[in-house]
Amino acid sequence: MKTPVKIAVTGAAGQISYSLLFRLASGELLGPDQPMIFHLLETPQALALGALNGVVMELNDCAYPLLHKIVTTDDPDVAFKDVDYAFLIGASPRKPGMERKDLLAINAQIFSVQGQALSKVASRDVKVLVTGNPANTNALIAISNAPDLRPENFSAMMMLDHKRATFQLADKCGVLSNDIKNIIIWGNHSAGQYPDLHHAKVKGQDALSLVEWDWFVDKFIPTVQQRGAVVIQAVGRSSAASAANAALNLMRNWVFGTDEGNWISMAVPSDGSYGIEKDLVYSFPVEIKNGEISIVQGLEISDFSREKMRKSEAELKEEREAVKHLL
Ligand code: NAX
Repeated sequence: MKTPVKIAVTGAAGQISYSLLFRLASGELLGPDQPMIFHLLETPQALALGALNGVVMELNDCAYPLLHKIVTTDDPDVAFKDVDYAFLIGASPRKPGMERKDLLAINAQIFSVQGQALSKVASRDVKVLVTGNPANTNALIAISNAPDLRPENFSAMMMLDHKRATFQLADKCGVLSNDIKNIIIWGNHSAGQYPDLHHAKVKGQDALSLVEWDWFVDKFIPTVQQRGAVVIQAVGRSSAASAANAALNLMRNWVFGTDEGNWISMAVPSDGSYGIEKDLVYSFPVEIKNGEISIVQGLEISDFSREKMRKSEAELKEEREAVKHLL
């Protein structure tokens, strides 16, 4: 029997976690022979309300053979102790009347504390995936507050956007999602992101030779950018099962590597590739081998793309400016 790995999930009583935890416990992330211990972090209020307890009871009632233990806490130092994987999902939601900068400030506070705790107590090889919004800037704050970890330990989730884009293109071309390769989401996980088809392939053919330019610009891009808001309108809450699916899938790619000849979109610390300023957590096309993430280099960037990439970069710079006291 392998030694159990430790997996931290924050916002564990929330709706994304409710879709994620059961899939993790069933072995979907690491396979059927890897036992695990869950470290579940919630706010003191959520713990007091008993919501997390209910989730724990249900996990126990599944009698998952791979789930050896569950720790629940409101203390990040306990939650992140020796963890190998951390899904940072918990964040404060935007409330009526709240300005964007207020939301940034509240969440910045949460992620600075969590960055410090990860730096102090997590495994040195921890893989941290930030999902809570604004995900890119939250990840930047966590990195800045984690001097004893490498920036490469952190990423922010763009996989949901990548999958949304993949479906839209597959649907348009009447193919299966597996027939689509090399889509890119550049930039911020916000409506300012840039879903790019210039390098995408459909069954090996250039995507932009198969779809009309107007469809790409007027339909595809806004549909992917606005998908989160449209889901909220339709169901009255933000994407949960699809977000959990994306988080699981992203982490699997991080652990086991990306498929040969394909890449994924992942928000990682910029190293200046494609002229994007360093000190931003920006989504690039990446390949992963043996846990090492490398930004795909040498892609030709059109003027059209360059402008959209810069716009998303500018938005991230603005977010960074709003939280600079915590960096
Ligand atoms: P919920 O409101 O259902 O759950 C959030 C949970 O986090 C709550 O139980 C809350 O008590 C907890 N929490 C708040 N502050 C915490 C803290 N300091 N420590 C630990 N727990 C804390 O939200 P849910 O639908 O699960 O969404 C979670 C986050 O994911 C939100 O910020 C949301 O905007 C973001 N999303 C990000 C996506 C992405 O692709 N990056 C897509 C889906 C989603 O919109």
